Amino acid sequence: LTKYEGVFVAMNSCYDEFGEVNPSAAKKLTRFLLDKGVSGLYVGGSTGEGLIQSVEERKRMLEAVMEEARGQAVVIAHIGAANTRDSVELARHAERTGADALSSVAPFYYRVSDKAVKQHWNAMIDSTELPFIIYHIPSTTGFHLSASVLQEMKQNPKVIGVKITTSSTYELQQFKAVGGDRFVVFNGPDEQYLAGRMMGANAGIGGTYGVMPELFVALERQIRVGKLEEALSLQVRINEIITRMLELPIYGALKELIKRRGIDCGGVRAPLEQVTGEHERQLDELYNRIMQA
Ligand code: SI3
Repeated sequence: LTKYEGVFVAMNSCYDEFGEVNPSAAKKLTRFLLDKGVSGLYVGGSTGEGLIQSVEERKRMLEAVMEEARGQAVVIAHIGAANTRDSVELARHAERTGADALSSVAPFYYRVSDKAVKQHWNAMIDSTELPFIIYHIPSTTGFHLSASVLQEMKQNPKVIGVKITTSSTYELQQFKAVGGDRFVVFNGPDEQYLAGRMMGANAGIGGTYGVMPELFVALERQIRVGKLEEALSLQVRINEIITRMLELPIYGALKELIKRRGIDCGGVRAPLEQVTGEHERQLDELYNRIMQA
């Protein structure tokens, strides 16, 4: 499980001028991130807009990433969907493309029981030989993963980890205790990368890593060599950037910042909000901060 350590970028999807998936831009973005030394990529998650794409579009995006990343970085395919059937189809496809692992949010929109959530995840898990990472993001799914459900899921050796997107590092630490040493915990909120790692996370999956991969790779390096004061000062600088990003429509801002870094991945898909001309000055300032940090 040592391959699931460090910085995993929750990758943005790339679109062309007609809003269609743009494989060549996706490959370019993949190359950019790999060259910066990230450990892996998380494709089709929240930042990746997987939840507002068709099954075919999600497949095209993953295929493009795999063409560029195969054998060079760990790729986790997020296959969560509102219905189990689509997720199973995406799971089988991800296995065929050579992705390293699967991950999924709980089912959303309909409020279902713990039992139904476990059945949903187990259907994906049973459909391939790949390892599986639970994506816990209660703010968007409405499903609160309890330690006991995690414990039950973990009985299946294919369930190798959990990605936790809540601001509680206490919850993170408790999930780590449930999982034990041979279970991977991924920190979700980028603002607490250092805190999450200190409380037991082995790695982080985050969307803002994609526009400033160097900073997160440097942060991870400092943590590994025990330079915690330097790590804290870098996390604080990163957080000044993220705080400003959160004043804008975050996913739209990430796309614009990627453009400033040389890769045109188009805009975001509605209903996500694009940034507009009035945000230009803030984006320039953000870009300068990233390049100077
Ligand atoms: O799947 C994903 O895109 C993620 O990894 C989600 C990630 O935890 C992001 N959270 C959300 C809700 O998108 C963070 O990277 C987040 O954008 C960042 O911490 C800024 O708040």
